[in-house]
Amino acid sequence: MMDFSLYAITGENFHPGRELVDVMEQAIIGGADILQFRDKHSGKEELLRKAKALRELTRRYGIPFIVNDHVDLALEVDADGIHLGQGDLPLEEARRRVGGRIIGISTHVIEEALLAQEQGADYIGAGPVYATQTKADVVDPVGLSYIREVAERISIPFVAIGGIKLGNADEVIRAGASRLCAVSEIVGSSDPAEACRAFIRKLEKKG
Ligand code: 3NM
Repeated sequence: MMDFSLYAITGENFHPGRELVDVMEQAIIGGADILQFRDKHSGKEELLRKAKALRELTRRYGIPFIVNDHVDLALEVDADGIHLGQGDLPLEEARRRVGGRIIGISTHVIEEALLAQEQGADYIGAGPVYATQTKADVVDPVGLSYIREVAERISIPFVAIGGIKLGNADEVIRAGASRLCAVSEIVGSSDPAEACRAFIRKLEKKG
């Protein structure tokens, strides 16, 4: 079974002047143990070039590589899995296309979480816990109560996401999250490796 503690997602807007692969390598060195390529802006060729580079990086470090949204791209670069939002491809169709690869689903209410679990998702995202500028058109923050609810009712792995910072991670962990995901707090840090180490320390002491 797949498992992980600290989920890093790309966010190139947060590190102008620094190379995507270098920033993500720092995150992995600091302890991120799964990586998602999320890119809503690049054209096809750019997406392919970046996905290939990140596939190579994650293979070198032996961690799962997940592609957001683009199933074809995920298959083309032999990613370990895909991550889908609620508006994306239905899970059952995604499963037909990716076979045994990992499928993650973003969820914002417990009904979505239960459905994703029932339909065979490998993990779910639970969020946004707090307000975030990183994802456009995201629903209102779901708060710690959603994390408590998911921890109680969902048995597949879930990762808390959305506005998670070193300053609020402890309360998210105490609400029941044993896996955290952060975009801006990791890739926007001047020292992504240290940001990840700090998240890992919090996860290890369980908030
Ligand atoms: N998904 P940051 S929130 C990619 O709630 C994403 O499904 C979310 O970025 C969800 O850590 C989010 O910078 C953005 O707030 C998270």
